[in-house]
Amino acid sequence: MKRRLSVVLLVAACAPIVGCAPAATTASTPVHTAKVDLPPSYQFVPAAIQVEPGTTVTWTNHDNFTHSVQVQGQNEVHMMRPGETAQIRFDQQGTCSYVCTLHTQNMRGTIVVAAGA
Ligand SMILES: [Cu+2]
Repeated sequence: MKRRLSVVLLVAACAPIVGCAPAATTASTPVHTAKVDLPPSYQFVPAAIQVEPGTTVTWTNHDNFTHSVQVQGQNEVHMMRPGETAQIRFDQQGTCSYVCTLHTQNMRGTIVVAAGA
């Protein structure tokens, strides 16, 4: 008998967060919004958001430094110089985590994509 491997993980665009615990201070209830600000300094506000499938999330860099957004499981890095924005559309339900690739220690966020949010 052949055993079938689960393909669920290969299909999912956003892998569930496993073993990747965010700091306790940022692990709060996600805010229902499609806009994330980067005020001075080195933070995503709010760090946890929730959107419906098909939503385009916009990040705006109000900081004096260049930051970026890279969603876990995706290769693309969206760089934002001061004053610039980045936009990413989320079609599939799930929980996506993302980081600023320049400041991975400080700058992390999550996006919960859920219908009827
Ligand atoms: Cu950064």
